Amino acid sequence: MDHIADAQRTDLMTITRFVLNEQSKHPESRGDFTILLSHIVLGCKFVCSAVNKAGLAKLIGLAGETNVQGEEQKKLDVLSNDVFIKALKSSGRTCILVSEEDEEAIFVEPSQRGKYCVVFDPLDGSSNIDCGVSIGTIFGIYMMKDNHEPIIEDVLQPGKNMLAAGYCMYGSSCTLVISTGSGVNGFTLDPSLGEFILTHPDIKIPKKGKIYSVNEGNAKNWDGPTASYVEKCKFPKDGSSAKSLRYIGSMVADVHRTLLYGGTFLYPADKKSPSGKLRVLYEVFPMSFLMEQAGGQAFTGKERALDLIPTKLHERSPIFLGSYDDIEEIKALYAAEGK
Ligand code: AFP
Repeated sequence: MDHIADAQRTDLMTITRFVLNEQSKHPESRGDFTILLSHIVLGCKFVCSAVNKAGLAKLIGLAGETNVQGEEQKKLDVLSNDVFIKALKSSGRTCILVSEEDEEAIFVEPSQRGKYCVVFDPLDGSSNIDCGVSIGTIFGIYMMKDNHEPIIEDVLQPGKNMLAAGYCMYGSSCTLVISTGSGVNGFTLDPSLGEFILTHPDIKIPKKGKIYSVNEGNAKNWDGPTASYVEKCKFPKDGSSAKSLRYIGSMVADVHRTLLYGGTFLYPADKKSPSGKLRVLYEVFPMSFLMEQAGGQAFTGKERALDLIPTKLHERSPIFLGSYDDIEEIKALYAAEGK
């Protein structure tokens, strides 16, 4: 990268400018989505700043509560959840919010209500906070089905009905990756400007990758196709090189790398967790949406991930996502097992 040239750039595509440009392609648009997004961006900036200061501000540590999955909540989880709920409500554009941290959906009071439903994990990968590893926020956006009183079914929709999805990664830099259904774009927060700048336009995942990403500690409980796939990655029989294993244990970071470098990310079912670990609404769907928009695929072991119809808010599903050709291989292994 030419840092001098970069420092002298004066024509920056900020996320606001980018979204307003997109909005202008839809003359019927009243700017509601742009306003919603600007509130999500604000939430991300706030959480980014809190994550950066966590060690100093002593925000790290247990808050003494457990979330709906029975996990111990960290202070940063609590803070991030509060920040996003307040930012989303105050946008005046949301009607139902589903957060990983709250057992029940939040129905926004009529005076602040809009037409969008937002599902989100305010701080995913929180077990990595204490050691400073990248963590992130994941979100997906649905539109209410009709003009009616909001009901839970408005968020229990298949992932293919999402209007937009994205994540913000709090790592060595703060990166926001988003798709509104026509490609994927990545923005990096310039701390001196306080603005997200378009740094990764039109992200396309390589058709085939050299990396696989999975928690191999669960291998003894895997099903046949998952075990065969990982075996093929390590000991390919077609003369190709073995793949490299990379696993951070923070979905945002693992998926971000997969999106940029190609390869696969798997969180399969196993004998102990027949539905896998990751949550459909705010982990599996948004990441599958981004993968497809970038030219990759996402598969549950049975079907296209975005076709799944969730029946409850915190439902889990196995997930295999990544480069198109690599996921084809996994699909073939599952198809062969089904015969
Ligand atoms: P935490 O929020 O408890 O750290 O879980 C993170 C996560 O939901 C997801 O971000 C990771 O991909 C996955 O779990 C890692 O799970 P394992 O620790 O079982 O590998």
